[in-house]
Amino acid sequence: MMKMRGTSLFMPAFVLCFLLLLAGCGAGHDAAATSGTEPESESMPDEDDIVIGISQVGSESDWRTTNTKAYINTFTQEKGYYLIFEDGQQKQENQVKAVRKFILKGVDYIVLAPIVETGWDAVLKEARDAGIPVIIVDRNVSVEDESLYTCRVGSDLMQEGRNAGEWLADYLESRGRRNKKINIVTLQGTLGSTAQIGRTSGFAEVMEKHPNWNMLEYQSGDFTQAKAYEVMEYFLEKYDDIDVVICENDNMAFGAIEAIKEAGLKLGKNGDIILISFDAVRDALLLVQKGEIMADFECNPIIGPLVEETLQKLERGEPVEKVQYIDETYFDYRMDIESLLEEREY
Ligand code: GZL
Repeated sequence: MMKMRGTSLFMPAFVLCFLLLLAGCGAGHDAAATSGTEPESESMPDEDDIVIGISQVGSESDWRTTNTKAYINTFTQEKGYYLIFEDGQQKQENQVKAVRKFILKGVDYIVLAPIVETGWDAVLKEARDAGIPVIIVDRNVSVEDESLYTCRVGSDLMQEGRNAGEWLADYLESRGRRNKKINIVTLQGTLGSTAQIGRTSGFAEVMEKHPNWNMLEYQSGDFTQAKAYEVMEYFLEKYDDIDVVICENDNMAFGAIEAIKEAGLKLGKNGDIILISFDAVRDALLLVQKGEIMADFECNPIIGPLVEETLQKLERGEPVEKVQYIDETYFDYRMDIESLLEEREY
């Protein structure tokens, strides 16, 4: 049974019944993503289950789908977990509601993938007051008091941006364009998310070393293909001399590529536009193989195992690092993507 943290076993019966009723509303083990609108499993956690409430951003991208599967495949009933999974549908208010629901149910751990960095102080204080450890996953939170969460497990998103900038510098050098004027546009992710902030600022850091690089404009495609298509159409109507397109995730690259092709422009080494992306999901790597995406900077979504390792340390009362970054790499047009894809999980 989940620990009724901060509640006495001798609490008034009607309150305990209310909480037990709520507890029974948890989405069952191996829960599919719930948007809070689907009927929830009637199953109850077993006596010794570790009950985990996961508040996920949404299902906006291929990356997110793989990330969600990683949690569900890691925290299974067979391994002694009871997972309550809430899909935030890309709205912070839904995630805050989910955290409050987890608190009310007295879960053992809260795992939060915050859509944006700010706006979490109050609800994280409520979780701390309820004695529930919070593990931040994927993106980060920006809070006044870092003790409001136990630790974060995710990617070094600023380093991803730096890596993309350094890759572009090397590529331009190899093409004899080291000092040539280079016009760039960027399709940013969800504004205020760590992935957007990190990738934008990491790339900007490298731009400062190249005064011949000219960032024509930033616009957010919100990490979605549809929005990115519209933004890329806007860029192509406004600028007739774009050399480089930075897409802060692969789904936006898919939308941008569609618009670029419709405009009759060519992508790749001998084309009009160099396109760089982030995530390195399978469908994007196939475009790297085709040479349409020149380079793709991996953002590893399979962080479930590292989160579990961290949670088990907490269970044993062992110290954990405040931030743990997952290993990542990149792929570009020069590589044999086909053979790399054989052993890749996503
Ligand atoms: C990155 C993650 C981002 C991905 C996008 O850590 O938060 O969110 O890059 C996803 O694909 O939508």
